[in-house]
Formats: sequence, structure tokens, C-alpha cells
Amino acid sequence: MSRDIETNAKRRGRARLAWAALAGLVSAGVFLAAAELVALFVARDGGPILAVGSFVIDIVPRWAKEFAIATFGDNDKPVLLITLAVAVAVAAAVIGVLQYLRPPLGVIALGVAGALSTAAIVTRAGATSLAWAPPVVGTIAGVVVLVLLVRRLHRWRDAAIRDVEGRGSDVVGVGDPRPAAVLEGVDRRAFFRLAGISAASALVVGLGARVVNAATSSIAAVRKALRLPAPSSRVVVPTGAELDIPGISPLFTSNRDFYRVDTALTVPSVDPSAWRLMVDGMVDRRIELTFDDLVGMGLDEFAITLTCVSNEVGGDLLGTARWLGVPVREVLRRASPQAGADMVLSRSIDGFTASTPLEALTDDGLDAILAVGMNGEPLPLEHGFPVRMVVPGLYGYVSATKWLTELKVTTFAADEAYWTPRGYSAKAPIKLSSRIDTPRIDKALSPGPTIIAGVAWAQPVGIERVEVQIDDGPWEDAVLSTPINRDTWVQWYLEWEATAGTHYVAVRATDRNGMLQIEERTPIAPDGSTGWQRTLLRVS
Ligand SMILES: Nc1nc2c(c(=O)[nH]1)N[C@H]1C(S)=C(S)[C@@H](COP(=O)(O)O)O[C@H]1N2
Ligand SMILES: [Mo]
Repeated sequence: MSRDIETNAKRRGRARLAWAALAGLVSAGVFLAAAELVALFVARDGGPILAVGSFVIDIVPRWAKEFAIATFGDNDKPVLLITLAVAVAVAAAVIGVLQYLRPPLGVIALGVAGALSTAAIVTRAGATSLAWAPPVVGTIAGVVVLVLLVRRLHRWRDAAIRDVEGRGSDVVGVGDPRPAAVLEGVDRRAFFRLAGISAASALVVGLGARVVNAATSSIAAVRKALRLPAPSSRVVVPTGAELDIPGISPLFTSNRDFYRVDTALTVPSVDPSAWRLMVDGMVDRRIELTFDDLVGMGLDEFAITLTCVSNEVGGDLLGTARWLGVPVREVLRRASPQAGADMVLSRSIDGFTASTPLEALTDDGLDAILAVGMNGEPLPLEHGFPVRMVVPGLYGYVSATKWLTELKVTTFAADEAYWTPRGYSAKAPIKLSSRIDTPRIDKALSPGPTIIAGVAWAQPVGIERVEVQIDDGPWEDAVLSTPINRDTWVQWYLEWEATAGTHYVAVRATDRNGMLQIEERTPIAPDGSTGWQRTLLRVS
């Protein structure tokens, strides 16, 4: 009788080794899922599965590659991935068993595997500065799940041992009055519950992230391969346009630093070869353009400062880029808008719409464009690839439609855009404004010569003057950089002899029409914030 119980217990002990292997597999699944999820946000190519696959492709000797291609042909990559998956699964099972039998050996092995995959990822060509994040976060998540699962497995084992030892007497003497067999059931269920939840979450999160990443990054490859024709004209940057002052906003905002605002939960994937622009509504001729048609109209480069209506006083939701594109007026001219139309409703593939006054798009003196390039490269995916609108002088939400698909010529009376029923004006010219970039409010300053500097903008009128006031002193004229054009911001600075103590610095701008920036503070809704920026500086 007692021998029966013992062999039974041994059998169950061996079964628990299989559950330890399962714990390892689940932890590996959590590792991969967490890494894929992080990769989606910080480093598109940083997912460990494909990265390690690419790493293997890079390091296997040529004969092995040739053997694989000769043997498996077009299936060589799937075969590689399957082989890799099997290897990972075996290693994960071993790690689970190690952690069960000899903790913390499993954790250490998992940590080493994580470090190796991180090395494989960050040494890849084109790895971004955050490429380490997916495997590192994945490793941490995997270790946590492994530790928790094996701890539950140990508790289950201990309860089972007590159960065997305690047969005959009903109660185990560990302070819990419940029978040992009941406790064993509780611990077993705790293990399987955690294993089940972890495995299911890893599956859903990992596959979801992978699918989204694959769907969008194939467009990333298309974009990378895209060569835009050279523009027939380039932006001329006059000397003195860019001030060399530490802490000031660069004259051109890099694509990487350019603010991003949109309603898209995931970045839409639009293949230029499938892209079409419909121009319809109140037009004599409905037209449809392909990407080649558009680019074939001839590209020019335009410097324009884009501004978001959500920019608060002192905020950074604006940026200046060299946009490569075709004037909207040339496209509209082909369709020939009808009399009575006063608005163009531009539509994005994701359903977003913007209402732009027709004359802002047809005026010969305004460079409203359909942009395909940004700072010398095709539009980044997040900034509207392959085609977006950029209109000088209007906030982005009423003009700068990304992932553009349609221009509907219509009237403000007949149509309304995405933000109009949501509390924002149907028309929204950019309000002239100015910002202090340096010194920052949190910067420790010492007495002596100090440069106060920033940017000011009044698209499409241009900035005439920027004034700075220190404490209750007079408004002093700041020195302005040479403007590129009226559609871009200017930089400004003022030299100041800082004295110890607390000071207020305020800035205000005047545009070329002689209009002074509005002093009174108003919120961003319904048509943009106003107010002079005033910051506090501490000098000691
Ligand atoms: N499809 C689409 N286009 C859009 C938006 C959007 O939500 N969806 N937001 C607009 C707003 S509010 C602004 S300020 C600009 C921002 O452009 P950016 O993200 O390239 O800086 O895009 C505009 N174009
Ligand atoms: Mo915006």
C-alpha cells in the first residue's frame, strides 16, 4: 500500500518535470511576445524572431547557405525559421527543467539567451538606438514568468510530498487545517492558471504585434526602395538664416524630431503603386491620379513650417521641413473647380478629413502642395507616406491631410471635416506666435552674459519683429535670423547681462502686416491658443 503511494508519487514527480519544461516554453513565449510588442513601438526591425533569423543568415558559412538553397530552394527561409523555432523550443524546455531542479540556473540560462539575442540585434546593420529595448524587455518579462511559474511548481511539489508523508493522519502540521490533498490541488491549479494565462496572452500579443509589424514594415521596405526624381528647384537658404546658438530650435526640424499628431492607432500602409488620388465633387472633370502621374507633373522643394492647433503657448507642436511636392493648384486646375465651390475636403485612407478654403489651394501666391518628400527623403510612414497635403498658413487639422486619397471640391455649407463636429473651427489660420527656446526654465544660470533665444512664426505673412521684456523693463528688439520665406519660422536672440536673482522673461512678435501677437491667453480650442510666453529664470 505505502509502496503504491510512493511509485505513484514518483510518477507524478516525473510528470512535474514535463510541467517544468512547459514553464520554460511559456516563459520563452512571453519573452518573444513582449519583445515583439516593444519592437512595434521602438524598433520596427528589432523583433527577436526575425532579427535572430537574419543574424543566423548573416553568420552561417556560405557553403551552408548554398546547401540550404540547393536543398530547400525557395523554402530556405521558412526552413530556417522552423529550425530556429525548434531549437528555441528545446532550449526553453531545458531552461524550465533547470530552473525547477537547480534554481536559479534556468534564470541564468534565460538571461544569457537574452543577452545573446540582444547582441545579435544591436549589431545588425541599420539597428536603431533603441534596438536593445525589445530583447531586454522580453528577457525581463520571460524571467519574471519563469520564476513565478517554477515557484508555483515547487509549492505544488512540496504539497504533494506532505500529502505522501501525511497519509494516515488527516492534517499536515504546517498551520493550515486543510487536508494535504486539498492543498496540493490548490497549488496545482495555481500553476496551471498562471501557465494558461501567460501562454494565452503571449499568443495573442505576440501574433498581433507580428501581424501589425509585418503589414506595416513591408511598406517600410517599399519606401526605402523608392527613388524620387530630383526636384526642378530647391529651397534657397540665405546666409544668416540659421543662428548658431546652443539650445535654439534648428532651422529645419529633422524627420526624427518632427512632431507627430494624428488619429491613427496604427500607421496606415499605403503602397505608392496602388495609391490613387481622386479629385471629384464640384469639378468639370473628375480626375484620378496615380503616384507616377503626380510625380510626373514635376517636383519642387518648398520650405514650410507646419503647426498644430493643439500647440500651447511655449509648446513644441510645430516644425519646419523642406517638402518636395506638386502645387495643389496644378492638380485642381486639371479638374477645373466649378463656380460656387469654396472648400476642398481632403480625405485620408484612414477616414480623417480636413476642410481647406478653396482659395488657399488655388492662390498663385501660396505654395499649398501635395508633398511626397520631406527633408530629402520620401515622406516617413508616420508623416503620411506616400502623399500628404501641406498648406502654408493653416493649422494641420484643416489642411495637412496625411495618407491622402481624395480631394473633394465642395462648400463649407455642404460638408464638414473630422474635427468640426468635435469642437474645432471649420476654418483655422495659424495665429502668429513666438517661443523662448533657451534658457530653459529648469536650467541653472550664472550671472553674466546670457543669450535668450527662440523662434517666431506668422505663416504666410512672415515675422517683422520680435521683442523681449525682462522683468518690468522696456520691450527690447531681438535680433532676427534672415527668413527663408514668409512660410517658415525665424530664429531670434537677445543678449542679456544676467544678474543674480529671479527674473521673468517675456516674448512677443509682430508680423509683416504690423499685427502684434495677442497678449491675452486663450485655450487651443476652437481655433488655436494665444498669449505671450513668459518664463521664470533663476540666476545664482
Ligand atoms: N490622416 C490624418 N492626417 C492628419 C491628421 C490625422 O489625424 N489624420 N492630423 C492632422 C494634424 S492635427 C496635424 S497638426 C498634422 C500633423 O502632421 P505631422 O504628424 O506630420 O506633424 O497632420 C494632420 N494630418
Ligand atoms: Mo494638429
